[in-house]
Amino acid sequence: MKKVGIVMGSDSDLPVVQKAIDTLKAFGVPYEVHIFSAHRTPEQSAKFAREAKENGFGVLIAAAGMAAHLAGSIAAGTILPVIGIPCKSNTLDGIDALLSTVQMPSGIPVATVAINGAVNAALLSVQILALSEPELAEKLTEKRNADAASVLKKDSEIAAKL
Ligand code: RP5
Repeated sequence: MKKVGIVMGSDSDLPVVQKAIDTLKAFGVPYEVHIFSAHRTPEQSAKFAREAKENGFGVLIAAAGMAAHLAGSIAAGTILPVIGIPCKSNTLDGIDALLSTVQMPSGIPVATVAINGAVNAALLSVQILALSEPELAEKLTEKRNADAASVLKKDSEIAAKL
């Protein structure tokens, strides 16, 4: 199975990224985690993107906050799908990173999830890999069914209580 590459701009992004890691683990999807910054280590970040396909990755997740150029700059170096996670920082509630990540000019797409949306980034990457991995598709359907069952259980509990 192809790997998911997770890159974060700083170790301060790890509390957000950890949720993506946990989700990938739950699906048994192989992954690698790196800290590369579009601003502080641009050469390493570009090399990772350039070599990602030949290094066995099928999809990349890039998480960064503030003036978040990581996902866009990684997407510029690869034709693999890139999912951007805008991370919330202390000043602008993550709107800065959201706009920096989502507003890509035509030609270089970044599939941007919600601010701190690490779980969805992981799920989307599993969905992409599931296109060629039938057992992942099955696990995704099972998870959807389990999530729905849990909501329905809460519905009957609240109906009985109120
Ligand atoms: C971004 O700047 C990182 O992705 C992080 O979200 C933010 C702050 O980085 P640190 O100053 O905490 O290293 O590049």
